[in-house]
Amino acid sequence: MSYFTAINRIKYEGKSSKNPLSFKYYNPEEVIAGKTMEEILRFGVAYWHTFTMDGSDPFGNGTMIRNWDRYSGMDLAKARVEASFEFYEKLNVPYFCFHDIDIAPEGNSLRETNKNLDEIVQLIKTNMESSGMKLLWNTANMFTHPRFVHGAATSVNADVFAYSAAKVKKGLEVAKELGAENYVFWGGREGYETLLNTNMKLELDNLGRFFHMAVDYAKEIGYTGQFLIEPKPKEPTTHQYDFDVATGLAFLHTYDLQDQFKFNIEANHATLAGHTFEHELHYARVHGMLGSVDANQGDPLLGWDTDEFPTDLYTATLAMYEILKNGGLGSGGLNFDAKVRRGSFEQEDLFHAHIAGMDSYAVGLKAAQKLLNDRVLEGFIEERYSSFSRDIGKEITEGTTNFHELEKYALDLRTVSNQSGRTERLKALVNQYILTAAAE
Ligand code: XUL
Ligand code: CO
Repeated sequence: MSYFTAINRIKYEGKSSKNPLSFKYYNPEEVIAGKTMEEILRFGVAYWHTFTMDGSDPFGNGTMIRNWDRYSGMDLAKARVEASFEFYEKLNVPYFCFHDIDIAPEGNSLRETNKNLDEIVQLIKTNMESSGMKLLWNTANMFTHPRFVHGAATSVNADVFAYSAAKVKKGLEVAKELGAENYVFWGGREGYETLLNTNMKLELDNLGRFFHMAVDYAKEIGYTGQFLIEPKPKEPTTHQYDFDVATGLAFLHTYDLQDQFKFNIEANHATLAGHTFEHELHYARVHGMLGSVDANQGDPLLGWDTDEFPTDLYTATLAMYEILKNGGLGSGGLNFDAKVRRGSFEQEDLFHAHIAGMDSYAVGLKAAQKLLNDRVLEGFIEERYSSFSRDIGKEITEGTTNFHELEKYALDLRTVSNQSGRTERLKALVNQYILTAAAE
């Protein structure tokens, strides 16, 4: 049975194509600095936004028209699996991601839920084998059900901690079974509403204990995928403990988990934290902690996580710049944690949205590679800091000086001359590279 009968496989047709259902810039086979676009970009589809969400918001009901919605229960779960693999094949993406409850309905007990999960996981496995699709990451949803009202691993209730542990245990077994390249922890409700009723120290200690148990269990079963923490500053709680990369990194060091985890960085979460996306990627990269990316974008006019498909070429370019500087994403990828707008309710919109995101990142990749090839920013930055590679600057960076010597040097210094940072010139150059890459 086909769920997208009107759609053929999306092909690269180039930038002058008028066919909306074609790639204008994403050419999976095009080689950029020795690797194909497909190998560098490692695109993934988010199961939840694409196959389970109905478009409802706090003000209105669902709007999405999905032809698998004629089913319910386990039949719906199976129909979604079939629809999803047809979608991946037609869109020509290599990866997908899911939460446990995206793929299988919850039963009356965790035992029943796990039974449903097992059945769907086997169906997914069969489809993965026949299609060659790969699982970028899976995760446990520990925020939707009312039991998680006060959090999961940071809940006030030890029963909820235990329940959460059991869910992640199962999640790791599923990750092993399906060969997930990463396992993600997004602390959906790991944070607090108000300090008036919160024991922050106990909650953070418990979160540290929880992650250690997850690491131990992965070792026990031989699951070797990369563990990722996905920072987010707020929403749904007022303060989320994994606020941003810097906060997450401090947490990992405090609890001696820094060698077991990297970060899954989401664009819209970065902007909610008051950072640019490239800031978060950069911060993770320079600390050797850049694992994977949730590629989306927020709306600067709205203060919440709108999870839009990424179409901003400027941000895509600077993001790809960080990713290329990182030597790629390793086992990570670009997962479209993004949903079509409520008004884009036809199934066809799912293709338009992903095509828009994939083409934007393809342009970003090309522009970023050219910026790197020409050492545009690198050259400028190297020159800007050149005082640290000679004389007193070299002694500072090599750690061979001290306050006494520096004072002696400074006391005799007659003039200190600085040079322009050239912000506007550099921004114009980035524009020029984007426009050139898109025009090629
Ligand atoms: C929520 C979010 C999640 C995670 C996975 O803002 O980004 O979908 O990516 O739980
Ligand atoms: Co996300």
